[in-house]
Amino acid sequence: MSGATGSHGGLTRRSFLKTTGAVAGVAAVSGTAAPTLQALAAEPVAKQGSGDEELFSCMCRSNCMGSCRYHAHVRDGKLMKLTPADYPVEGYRGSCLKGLAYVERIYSPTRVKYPMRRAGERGADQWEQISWDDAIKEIASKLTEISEKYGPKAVVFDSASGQYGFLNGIYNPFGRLSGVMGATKLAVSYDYAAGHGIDRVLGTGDWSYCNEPNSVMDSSLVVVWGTNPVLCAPQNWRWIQWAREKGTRVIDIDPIKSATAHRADEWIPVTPGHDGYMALAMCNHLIEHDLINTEFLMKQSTACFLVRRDTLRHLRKSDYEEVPTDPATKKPIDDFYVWDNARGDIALVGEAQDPAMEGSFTTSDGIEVDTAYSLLKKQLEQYSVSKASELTGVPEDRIVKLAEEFAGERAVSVNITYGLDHYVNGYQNTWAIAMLLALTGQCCRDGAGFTGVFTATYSPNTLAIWAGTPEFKELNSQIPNGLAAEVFGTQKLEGKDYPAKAMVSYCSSLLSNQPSQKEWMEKVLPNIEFWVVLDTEMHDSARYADIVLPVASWYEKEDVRVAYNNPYMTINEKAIEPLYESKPEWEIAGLIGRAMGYEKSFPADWGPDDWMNLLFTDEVSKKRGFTLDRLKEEKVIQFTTTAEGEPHIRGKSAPLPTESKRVQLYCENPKPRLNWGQDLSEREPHEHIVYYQPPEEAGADNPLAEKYPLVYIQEHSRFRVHIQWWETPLLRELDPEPLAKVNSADAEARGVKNGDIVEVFNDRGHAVLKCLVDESIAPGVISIPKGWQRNQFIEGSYQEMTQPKIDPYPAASSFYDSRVDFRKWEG
Ligand SMILES: Nc1nc2c(c(=O)[nH]1)N[C@H]1C(S)=C(S)[C@@H](COP(=O)(O)OP(=O)(O)OC[C@H]3O[C@@H](n4cnc5c(=O)[nH]c(N)nc54)[C@H](O)[C@@H]3O)O[C@H]1N2
Ligand SMILES: Nc1nc2c(c(=O)[nH]1)N[C@H]1C(S)=C(S)[C@@H](COP(=O)(O)OP(=O)(O)OC[C@H]3O[C@@H](n4cnc5c(=O)[nH]c(N)nc54)[C@H](O)[C@@H]3O)O[C@H]1N2
Ligand code: SF4
Ligand SMILES: [Mo]
Repeated sequence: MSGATGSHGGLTRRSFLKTTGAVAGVAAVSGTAAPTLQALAAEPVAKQGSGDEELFSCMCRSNCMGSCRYHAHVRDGKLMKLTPADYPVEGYRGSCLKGLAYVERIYSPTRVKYPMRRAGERGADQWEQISWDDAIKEIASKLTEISEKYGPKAVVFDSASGQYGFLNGIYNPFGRLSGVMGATKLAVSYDYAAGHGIDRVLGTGDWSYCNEPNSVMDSSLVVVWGTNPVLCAPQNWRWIQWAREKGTRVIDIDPIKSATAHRADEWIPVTPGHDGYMALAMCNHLIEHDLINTEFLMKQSTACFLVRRDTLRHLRKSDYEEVPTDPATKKPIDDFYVWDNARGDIALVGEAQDPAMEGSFTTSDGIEVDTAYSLLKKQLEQYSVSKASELTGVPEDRIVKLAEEFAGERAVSVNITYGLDHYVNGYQNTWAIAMLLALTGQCCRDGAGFTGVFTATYSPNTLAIWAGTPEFKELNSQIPNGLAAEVFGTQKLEGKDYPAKAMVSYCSSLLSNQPSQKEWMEKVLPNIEFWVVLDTEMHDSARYADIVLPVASWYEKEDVRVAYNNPYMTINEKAIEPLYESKPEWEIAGLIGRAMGYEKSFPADWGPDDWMNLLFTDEVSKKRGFTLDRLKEEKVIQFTTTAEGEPHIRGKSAPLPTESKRVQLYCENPKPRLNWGQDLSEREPHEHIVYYQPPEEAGADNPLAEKYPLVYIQEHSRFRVHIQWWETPLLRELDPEPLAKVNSADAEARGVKNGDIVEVFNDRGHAVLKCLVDESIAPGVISIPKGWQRNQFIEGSYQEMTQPKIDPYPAASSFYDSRVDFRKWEG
């Protein structure tokens, strides 16, 4: 370990050149032998050593929870290798075998090399090579024809999380094509429950709830809750490891003794699906035993705010008088009332001398109110430690101790990614944990709060790419891709006709990554008249497409990325020319756009810089001096506003985005993430105060447990990011085939031995694959690490059995909320 000594929270700054170009210039003038880093910094790209190798500043762009920066070593136009490149704070440098092995994906013989048209039956994997001209003509005429026949929304653009570049990744100019057509742009439904639940408390939206990873250096306890950072966020895990070496304790809560559980100080095994209940029981225990952080609650939460029984809204200044509007946000500048015991009457929160945290009152004008805390306390009374123990299998005394650790520790970070999210009750799980942090004051200060998915505090101007054209019509982006199967399958949305007929997919493989794959095969595919897939690889979706277009790989096209889990924006230089006939997305979108008649929106003379410049045209970028030129010169720019190395802490580095800037115990205005016309009128009144909802299928007490006794988890694998790297030889050597991992008790009960071929099944489908008997898996749980393609199974696929239901509030996919059984495969 080397990265954790020095200034803030044990960080050092190595000799990364902050304004690298400038320093390299100095080196050149003084004539000193430039050390490697200085050499890297020269413009446009320096030669290294005596060889003729050029180095380019690039990065891994998968949806791994890391953002590793790489140097691409290029000789004679060939990418020789990738080596990890520095960030200004050394601890953020990172790499993994997948990142390094990307070279094999570029030069893979199985790479999509030229445009292809389906030649046989859909899915028969018979293709004919066609020219780009023919491909573009065919796509343009088909999309136009379908749009004219069924209306523009019948054309569906699908991008998910395959690549986070702003020019060629998920935010690329296909969004503009969708906008000028008035087509449908699917919204992603992966990983949206966690943030939705936490938003109810911290107001931090879908993504912005985590502190920077280095904040754990200030934590006394890290609770890793339903996530496996050792495999899934290794660069994040290292901070936890470094903190641990300094004395921070690490507890891991997981049904599987995961790679992370093996490295924690303590592993608390749980029965899947009920963590939310346990967190609420912990909250109740702390209230009952007077262990909550009253000072925090009074000063930094809405505990003492009053909730009107008539409107279910807070009693606020604007209930009595007109309030001014903030010219910047166009929102009212309001204020909130509390009950002032000193006056025996209401008072504005800043003016009360002795605000009441608890109680029910009637104002002098007859409005009945309760404090937010009183409502919460009453709600929590129903959640008991004994029931929590029954549901989760965690002993009662351990639950109590955990609750008291939250109350007593100096600073607790809950490391949370998406294990708890992947259930229909995912947002209730994380809402409950956020409430636990609120009641114990474990947030909005150093070392306290959530970590796991630290996302940008700054976003480039994607809207300028998508909507910044006079031809823009509308962006229909309210249908989650988790509903795509239903919409395509039934041609209806919420009972109304929705003729979805064509799809254009990039950075996404819905057929691989969406649940209930058989439904896709049987009900969706027959209704897709025309499917265009842009990828480097022939995955499950590409195999069922009508046209497959070859795209340039990450190192064959330029891009801008704003990282997560570190505080930097980076330039991604084009290291080599696109191989074969592949092209970058900005160019392909332009070709199709112009062929459809949108010349104004896709000017023929625009190059990548014209598109990337749009990203910096918003006021924030201007104010902060972020430009493409600057990024090209410096390669890496810190987007957070804290001092270098100082962690960004939600609610401390910037105020919480809630209306009151306080932590919310009561959610005044619960809104669904997306609006596609779903009816929430019955749900809405219950969404103000945190509550427990059992999982759809996984629950220990679910009747389906009799027929399908095992909860089915699909761990994210060390060897792939979703499907990416699924056929990369270096990784297949280590992980050659899909495995169903089960406990010996479950294997023995079915007469199955390690290495046997088994069939894993439920009513939705099956998978036939090798069984790995593994004591790390709890009895009653089965895991098939995710990301394999259909042709890698003996029969079926791991994705046939997964849960298709999504809750209409977060609209988040719920893969793990599934039950299955397995038996020895007799062929
Ligand atoms: N190598 C690699 N890295 C990745 C990815 C990848 O595929 N491969 N995917 C990336 C993406 S997009 C994501 S979303 C993240 C996912 O990152 P993680 O959320 O860390 O990934 P999972 O494998 O889903 O890990 C979740 C853990 O939660 C546990 N779990 C499941 N159900 C429950 C439950 O009910 N309670 C509790 N307490 N624990 C439970 C599982 O057993 C598992 O160990 O990883 C990212 N990083
Ligand atoms: N059963 C089950 N299914 C799951 C999950 C689970 O836990 N269990 N997890 C879900 C989660 S959390 C997520 S985030 C999703 C991820 O699902 P997706 O967002 O679909 O993610 P990937 O498989 O990483 O990438 C999809 C495709 O993008 C392509 N791609 C990469 N770079 C580029 C590029 O520059 N241009 C183009 N055109 N394509 C590119 C890759 O080659 C890959 O084929 O999977 C979900 N699916
Ligand atoms: S997959 Fe993740 S850990 Fe590996 S190189 Fe890419 S960003 Fe880094
Ligand atoms: Mo994800």
